[in-house]
Amino acid sequence: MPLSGADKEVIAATWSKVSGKSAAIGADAFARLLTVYSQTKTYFSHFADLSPGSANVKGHGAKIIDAIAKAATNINNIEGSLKVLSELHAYNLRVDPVNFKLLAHCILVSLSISLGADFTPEAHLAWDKFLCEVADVLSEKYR
Ligand code: HNI
Repeated sequence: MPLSGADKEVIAATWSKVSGKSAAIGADAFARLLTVYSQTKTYFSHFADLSPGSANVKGHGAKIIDAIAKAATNINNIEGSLKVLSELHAYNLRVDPVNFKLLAHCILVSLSISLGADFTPEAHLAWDKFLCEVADVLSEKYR
């Protein structure tokens, strides 16, 4: 289902509350991905340390969340803002697209922890729809 105007507003409002903590949210989400879905570690075997809080996990988590922030602030052109990354993941990194949904779920968990009571059912819905769109855009080049 496409993002409604209300969804876009709630994403902008909630992101503005936690954008100052974005690097920590990215690192938390990425650490969750590697821990809960440990098969995803195979893609990062060239990283020296995949434990939560490591420099590698913090650094890569920050990159991931910066891309999410870019898509959230260009919410009417998610495809355009992720175009280069979509090609990178499909043609160079060859990440199985099932993994995008796993990371999306981990980002939802990290956001909910950061937002606390502001992670309302409406915010949950809007972020879930948005992150599904991000996952779809990243999967597009595989078709
Ligand atoms: Ni992903 C690199 C963003 C999902 C495996 N990834 C990046 C970079 C960004 C990024 C940004 C850095 C690009 C650069 O250096 O130019 N990745 C995202 C986003 C999502 C995502 C926004 C989904 C929401 N990536 C995933 C998933 C996997 C994944 C699910 C595998 C399980 N990504 C990689 C790998 C790299 C990568 C591997 C290269 C890492 C490196 O530095 O060598």
